[in-house]
Amino acid sequence: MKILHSTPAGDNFYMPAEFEPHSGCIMIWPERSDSWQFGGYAARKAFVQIAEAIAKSEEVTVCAGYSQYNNARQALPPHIRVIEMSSDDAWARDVAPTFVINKDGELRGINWQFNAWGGLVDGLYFPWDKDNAMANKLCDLYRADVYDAGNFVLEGGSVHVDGQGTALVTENCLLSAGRNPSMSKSEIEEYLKAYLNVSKVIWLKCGIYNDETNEHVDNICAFVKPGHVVLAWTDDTDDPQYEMSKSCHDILCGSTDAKGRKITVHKLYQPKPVCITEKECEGLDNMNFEPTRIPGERLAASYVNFYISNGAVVMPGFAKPDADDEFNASYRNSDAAARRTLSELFPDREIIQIYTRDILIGGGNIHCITQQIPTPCPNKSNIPSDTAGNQS
Ligand code: KQY
Repeated sequence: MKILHSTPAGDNFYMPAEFEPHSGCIMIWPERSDSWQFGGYAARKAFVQIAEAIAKSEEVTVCAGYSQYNNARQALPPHIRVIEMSSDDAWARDVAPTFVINKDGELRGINWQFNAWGGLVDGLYFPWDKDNAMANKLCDLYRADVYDAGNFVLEGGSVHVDGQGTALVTENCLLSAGRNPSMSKSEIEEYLKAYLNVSKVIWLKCGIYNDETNEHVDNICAFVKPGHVVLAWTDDTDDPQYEMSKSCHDILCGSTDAKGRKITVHKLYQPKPVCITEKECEGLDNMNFEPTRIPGERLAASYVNFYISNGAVVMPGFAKPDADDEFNASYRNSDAAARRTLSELFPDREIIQIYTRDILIGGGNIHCITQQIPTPCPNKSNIPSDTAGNQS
């Protein structure tokens, strides 16, 4: 594996959209006891279901730490590869490489700087050095040369692309004080253009209410095909999410993508607020003598946090399976409505909904715990080069 100091755009590599073909998916086994209830015991059931759902149509590799390796190996079916790799937590979207491809069928990775979503300013844990080392290790595993993005701090969950020259981001995240405080918005945009090889960045202001990542875009808005996005939505004007989603809606409806198409926005209705209970908080260890969650705290639930595999859309559900009570009834309805919306938008893919409350308690959802490895398709080019190829 070579470490590269050029840029993907300069070398005619680009990040394809998630809905394009994958050769695999990376996940990380959860075990951190201040992130996950009962040291990960509760979340692992959902992680296994997600890995199995993705593995129906692409290879899945799960990285597990030394002490959980045997447990992960036993809990996951044999066709899912488990490798031992150290990490600080289990957010593959943010710590695994962002992969880029070119039209000669080559795959490379990008190693962004990772600082646990805000470093010493408002990061979520310290230290984060094991997480930060993962992108290079994974590129080595996949025999992909890796772009060193230097000191530029970015997480995979903070960008979405259409593979045709457009990126979506939020200002609250990318301009946060804990990431690249010495850079201006336009300098940050130049980095995105150079590394993702896009020519147009659509800046939403914000994301999902109370999202501790400073509002990653992948929890509020995602491309479903070129020119089309889903946006987390509520009609409840008393919900703080309303103004946040409305602001994104206004920006998107007034935007065109890199190819000049108007963006079509599909509303994906939110579940009713999901709040952590006292009992759930009891399952979490403290961090530095402080609780990581407070009973009643609203979690950043969103149906947009799905993963597009080769054959499926693997999406979150918030109704407890087999629970017949009133509490779950509303979630059952919103789960079904979200499933319907996504099945209309992805007619050729199976929609697999998985109960992910135990992952949400950790602070994210299915998209946050997965990272796709795109299949380079020789001779097929969406490279916006042709518009943005020379930024190095
Ligand atoms: O991408 C994400 N949503 C990661 C969330 C990290 C939360 C740490 N408790």
